[in-house]
Amino acid sequence: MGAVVDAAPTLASNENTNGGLSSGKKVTVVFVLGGPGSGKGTQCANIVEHFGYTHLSAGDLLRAEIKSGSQNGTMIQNMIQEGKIVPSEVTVKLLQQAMEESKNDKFLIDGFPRNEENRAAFENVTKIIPEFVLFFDCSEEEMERRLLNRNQGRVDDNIETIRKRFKVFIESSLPVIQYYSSKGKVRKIDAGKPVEEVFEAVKSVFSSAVKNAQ
Ligand code: UP5
Ligand code: MG
Repeated sequence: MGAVVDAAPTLASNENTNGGLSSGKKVTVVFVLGGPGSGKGTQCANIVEHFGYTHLSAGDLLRAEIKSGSQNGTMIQNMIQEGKIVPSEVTVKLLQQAMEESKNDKFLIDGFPRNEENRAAFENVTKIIPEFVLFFDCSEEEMERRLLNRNQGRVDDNIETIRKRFKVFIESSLPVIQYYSSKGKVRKIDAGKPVEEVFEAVKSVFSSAVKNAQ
């Protein structure tokens, strides 16, 4: 179907290219993008149940990295608290590792790539091109309401950081969505509706993706 590429390193020589999944397996990736609180995590859980993907939230991987006491932990914690984007090398490595460790070959990558640098680094290192990009479109007013009601103890769910996250989303992340839009890869979903209604729209995107792949 053209959307899946061989994730193995493409250079013929024996040199370590630092590219691709070392296992050499072919993988299918869908990027799940949208502003903070647009419902990426909520909908990914539904997609996993119905369509057999493995959910990789870049934010969750970074939060787990902080908890693990990694040497990057303090830096990551500070970036998240400020709503800033963690350097690509850290995030790409975590995503690559998670894909290698998984038995699955279909992944939802949630909340990544967040800027042009993320996008280019992931593509250069893994050689993976997304099958498509799911974009959850939601008003800031609704996202702010959701985040302030979430109560999961996230250090970035306070009004000050939420405003910074919105700004970074508009300035850095929307251009990535525009880039994929120019490639015809974006499937835009009205994410301001109730969870079940949003999932109906999501389901039709994945159902037609399955049909196209046959
Ligand atoms: N909810 C969900 N859907 C709803 C609906 N349709 N109607 C009503 N309520 C709905 O949902 C948020 C809340 O809304 C929940 O309470 C939910 O029940 C409710 P959720 O599904 O969690 O939304 P999501 O889009 O996943 O929101 P999240 O806050 O996780 O998005 P962010 O993109 O802000 O967070 P992420 O974890 O991806 O990143 C956090 C930070 O990590 C970033 O700001 C950045 O500092 C760092 N980061 C990087 O640096 N690089 C990366 O690649 C990734 C993250
Ligand atoms: Mg999330």
